[in-house]
Amino acid sequence: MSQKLSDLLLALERDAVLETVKGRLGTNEDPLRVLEDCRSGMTLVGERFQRGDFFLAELILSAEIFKDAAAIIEPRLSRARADHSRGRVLVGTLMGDIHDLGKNILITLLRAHGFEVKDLGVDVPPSVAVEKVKESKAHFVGFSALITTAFPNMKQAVTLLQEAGLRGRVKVMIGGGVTTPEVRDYVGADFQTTDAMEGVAYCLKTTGGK
Ligand code: B12
Repeated sequence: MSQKLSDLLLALERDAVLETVKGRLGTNEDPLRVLEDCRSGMTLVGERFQRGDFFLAELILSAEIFKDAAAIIEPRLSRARADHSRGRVLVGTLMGDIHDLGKNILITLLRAHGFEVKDLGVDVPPSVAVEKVKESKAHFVGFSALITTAFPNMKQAVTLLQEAGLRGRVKVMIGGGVTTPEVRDYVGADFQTTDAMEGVAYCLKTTGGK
């Protein structure tokens, strides 16, 4: 039997990962399941890093492999787009955090479901994010976080939104591997998830779609 995708990623076997991804997509498997298996591999990589068995070099390499795999999967995630925008969404990773793989997946999925999305990038100061919300009249703003030190910056962004009188008109979502419902409450966000599709479902539900 062929090796599991998550284990191949953990073994940093780039060619085997990409072949397996292509092979599974070739059998018309749900691309979201293939993507989820790649993400599980990244979680395993993270655990090894935490135990001190992997170093930064392995983390970087795993991210490169994940990016290549995602580039193969992403076109399959796109459905026919709606002929009008379902709503405007800003998505970014706040100051102190440069992780962007999950953020980029969320953006792909939101666009595939007809949302107009602006990518704020990574390491974004909370004040800049709030300024962009003001300019764009966004309906949703999504903050992605993979390191816990980014939590106070998410909280600050929400405080700044309140101070600018914008909090009532924009829904705040947070996501990323280290977020939890407790972090949502600490930050003062409306919604939290560690699954990009749940984020899309939240936006669809809020805007009256399905
Ligand atoms: C890849 C990786 C890196 C890469 C990032 C490359 C890149 N371009 O993003 C590199 C090598 C650069 C890196 C650097 C570092 N990393 Co790192 N990294 C990881 C790793 C292995 C995988 C993260 C990942 O991309 N997962 C795959 C994606 C697809 O999953 P995801 O982000 O969860 O996204 C999904 C959902 O959560 C959701 N989603 C994501 N965001 C959002 C937002 C919204 C609004 C919504 C709705 C949904 C949503 O959508 C995605 C699909 O469903 C994790 C381990 C882990 N357990 O996650 C460590 C990890 C996050 N890193 C960690 C650390 C410590 C670091 C460094 C500090 C290491 C160092 N000593 O320098 C630096 C930090 C630099 C910085 N200032 O940000 C720690 C964080 C610990 C903590 N508790 O804070 C982790 C948890 C590893 C560990 N166990 O120790 N890292």
